[in-house]
Amino acid sequence: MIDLYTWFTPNGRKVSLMLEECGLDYTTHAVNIAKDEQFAPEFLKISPNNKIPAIVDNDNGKSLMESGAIMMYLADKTRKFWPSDPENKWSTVEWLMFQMGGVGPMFGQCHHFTKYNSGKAPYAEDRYLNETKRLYGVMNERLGKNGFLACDEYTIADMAVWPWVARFDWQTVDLNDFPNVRRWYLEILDRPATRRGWNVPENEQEIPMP
Ligand SMILES: N[C@@H](CCC(=O)N[C@@H](CS)C(=O)NCC(=O)O)C(=O)O
Repeated sequence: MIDLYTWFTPNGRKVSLMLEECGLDYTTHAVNIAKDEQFAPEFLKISPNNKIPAIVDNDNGKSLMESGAIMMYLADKTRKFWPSDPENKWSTVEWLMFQMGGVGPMFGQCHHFTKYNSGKAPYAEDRYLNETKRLYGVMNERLGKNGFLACDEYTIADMAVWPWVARFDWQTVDLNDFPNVRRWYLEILDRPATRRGWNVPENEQEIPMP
């Protein structure tokens, strides 16, 4: 049994998608970051950087923060969604790190300036929107050659990126401009585990349709 500490954000949903895909038993603990619950002393013991997601694996007592580390931990535990042949194994790490170092921070800044603070800082809006679109272009190119980001299999790298692409409307990005990303987005959207993982913790948001 795994304890999942999360909220319905792109970083949180990566992990709920993975837990659902793997069919692991888990208990969800909602950490409402809009009410500063991420700063509660009990939560900081598990996630000292005061961010969701975090997990505790009750099989061995291990706790983990940082979604990329959690995705690798769960893939290693279940031997799922992280291919074992060296070529695809390292491509999976490569594209997972592309998410952690590129898509997450840049799309996050794009949300901050373009959606929530539009008009306040035109330089920052341009910078992060341009970088967001550049990253979409990189993914579009890659997905024109491969079924999924790392290889032709669905992996933790796709699960890490997908919830960020699901915010295309917040980013003012038209997925029709990136047809390979659109194809990939819709394919993953159709997976039952994606739909279940989206709704963790339970929320009213619909999955955006391009
Ligand atoms: N690098 C971290 C980023 C996690 C993160 O930014 N989480 C956000 C929600 S998506 C959060 O908890 N924010 C609360 C805060 O910064 O106080 C990861 O991938 O797990």
